[in-house]
Amino acid sequence: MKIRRYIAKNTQEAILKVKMDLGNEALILNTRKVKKKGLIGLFSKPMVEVLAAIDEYDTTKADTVKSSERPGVPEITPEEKKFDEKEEKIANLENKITNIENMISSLFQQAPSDNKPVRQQVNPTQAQRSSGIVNVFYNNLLKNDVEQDIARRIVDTVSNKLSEDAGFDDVALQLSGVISGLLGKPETIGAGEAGKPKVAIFVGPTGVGKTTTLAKIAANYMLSQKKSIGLITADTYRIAAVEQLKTYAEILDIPVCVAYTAAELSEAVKKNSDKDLVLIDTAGRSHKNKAQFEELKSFVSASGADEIYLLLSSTTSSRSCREILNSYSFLPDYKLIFTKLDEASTSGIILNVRYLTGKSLSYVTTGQSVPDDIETVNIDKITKNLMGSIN
Ligand SMILES: Nc1nc2c(ncn2[C@@H]2O[C@H](COP(=O)(O)OP(=O)(O)OP(=O)(O)O)[C@@H](O)[C@H]2O)c(=O)[nH]1
Ligand SMILES: [Mg+2]
Repeated sequence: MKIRRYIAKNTQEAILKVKMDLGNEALILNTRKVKKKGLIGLFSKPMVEVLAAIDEYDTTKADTVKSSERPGVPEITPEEKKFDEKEEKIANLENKITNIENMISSLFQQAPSDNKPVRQQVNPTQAQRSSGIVNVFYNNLLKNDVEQDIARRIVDTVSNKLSEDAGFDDVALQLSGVISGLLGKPETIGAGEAGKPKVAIFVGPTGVGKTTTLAKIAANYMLSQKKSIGLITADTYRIAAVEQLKTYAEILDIPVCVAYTAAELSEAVKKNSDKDLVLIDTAGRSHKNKAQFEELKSFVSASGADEIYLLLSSTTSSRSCREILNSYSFLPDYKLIFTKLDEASTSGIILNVRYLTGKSLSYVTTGQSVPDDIETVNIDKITKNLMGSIN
């Protein structure tokens, strides 16, 4: 028997977390209200703590819901999340220190290296100093996997904006302005027209996390925005794919339709016309297999979707990424979701793809846990990560 503790804003959310993690077979052992520790807890609303258990030998839902029990994937508790946030702050500070160290060493390298007495050495001018600082940031962008020509354009734009006596803070401020400007404002699934559901279709390469992300979005919209949701899957290549979505739908207690053809998809969307939000899952397409894209094209068009989401794994190489974007260039318009950010060591891909496509960023996903591991793209956080050194 495995026992786990879950903390959530209310009982409904806590039970959902239990089911997402342990499956419908989980036993609820105890529920109670808890307050956060310390002074903050005195003024905050109580949270609900649920103690749940599952027979370790019950593997009925293992493939789809027990993601956090997979070997090597530790369960993340709210306390651990807070700890992670603190660690991120420390990492940011460390980055700043590394930047300053790099800047100082770069300034030293620019100083004359012959054996002239110190008195006779020429101090770098202020302009040289600020170009040294810009150079440090340029190298950081490259280290963070921003493509070279994009990094070059960014620092050129920054250099043009700098005054002659610009210091570290001025350069950092200008750079963060240019990068966050390039990243743009994130756009998530908006409300549909009155009396009509918002229809969103999820497309992308195989295994990037389309179905999991769709489930995370469905659960979050249901819990926080109390929206009525319909799920449709057009992924009929694998029986397991339909089962995967059905499992999530069952837990969330929302209907799911299966569409084998474009005509059936169109019909299924009509059937869901009383919903606030309709989310459509599709089969992963390999960008190497051109034939599959014809079918996807017909599904996208039959869905009449208001919004198309292209999902890319944050671990994709620059080269594959260009090929993938090429394969999906038939899409009329789309927004970008970056999955598996937790597995990526840099976030350069987000800036590269945004720059290359001009499409809006929407969500990033940060782990396997449904519904927790998803967030709206945080432009500030990504900008800081891109500017910082990862050494
Ligand atoms: N580490 C990590 N794993 C994730 C994330 N999102 C999804 N996964 C895992 O990636 C694997 C594939 O997820 P799916 O949702 O089935 O991917 P898919 O794109 O629907 O796959 P196909 O339908 O086969 O194309 C699963 O093991 C997920 O748990 C994430 O943000 N981080
Ligand atoms: Mg899938």
